[in-house]
Amino acid sequence: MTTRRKFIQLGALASVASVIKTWGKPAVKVSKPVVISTWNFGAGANVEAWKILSADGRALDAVEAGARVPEGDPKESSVGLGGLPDRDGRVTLDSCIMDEFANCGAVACLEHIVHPVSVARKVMEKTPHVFLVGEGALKFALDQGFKKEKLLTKESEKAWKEWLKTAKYKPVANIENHDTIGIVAIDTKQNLSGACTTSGMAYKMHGRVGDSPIIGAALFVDNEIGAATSTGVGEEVIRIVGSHLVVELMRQGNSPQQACELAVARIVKNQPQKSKEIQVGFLALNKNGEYGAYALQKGFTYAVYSNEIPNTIFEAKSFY
Ligand code: SD4
Repeated sequence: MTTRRKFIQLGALASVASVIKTWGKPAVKVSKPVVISTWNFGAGANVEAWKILSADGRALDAVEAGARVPEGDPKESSVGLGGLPDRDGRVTLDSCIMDEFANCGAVACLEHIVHPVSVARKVMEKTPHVFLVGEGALKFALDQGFKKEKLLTKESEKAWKEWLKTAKYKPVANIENHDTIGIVAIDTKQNLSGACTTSGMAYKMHGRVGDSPIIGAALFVDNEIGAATSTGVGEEVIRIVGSHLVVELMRQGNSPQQACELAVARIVKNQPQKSKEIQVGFLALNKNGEYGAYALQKGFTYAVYSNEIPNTIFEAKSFY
């Protein structure tokens, strides 16, 4: 029998797509509201999100509240406070948020602000723009009353100094870069929203921006169809505009699970060799409350909270 990998090596994309479709398990469906977040710490985020969703609150408020949890936790080394710095020792944050009306806001390369997701929301609500970066994003945040803080903790500084000894940039899947939170939710009014926030790949070049603040890459919401988010090596997600791809695949009739699998297969097709060494994971939720998750490598976990599923962490199936 032809293996999945061989299939990709043959480069028979059309056939690959149809083969992969059959891997998709029947969609997992839960009643609304539901919130789904990346990685184990998604469970902590879900607790805050659920407080809002279970009180008939808005999905947008829920995803923002959820994303703020790891942002404010100094022990989480790839989000907000305590995030691992770039190679110059600077903690630069990327974040975005999107609501049920296709309103969206984003910040990238933002320094000194613990909650970039809330700055992204202000960009969405208080400016005519979608995306502010660097100095401009910081100035806007300060104008909006956010406090300037030191984000580099002693632990992250120590890790960076250790890294400087070899200064090799070779991200290890699921190890030092696995803390980006992507969170998507649907509320009792049947509205979807999502957010994504990160300090990005540890020891990246200063000024590097990953997928996390890019609408369409690490986050996309279409209130008619569903929402998707991503984690992992952002460059690979940007190349396929991953979350938008996942939502469009759902629009074409794929379940959230199938859509995540097809997006991952696209990465494998583009970068067959590199895809073996890196991690990328997608989460998707559709308008019916069906969700799915899939990753390149084993080890991608996500947390689901609904009336039937009491905030449980699952491991996604993976390509390799
Ligand atoms: C980035 N996607 O900056 C982020 C990193 C990440 O799990 O998600 N790690 O490329």
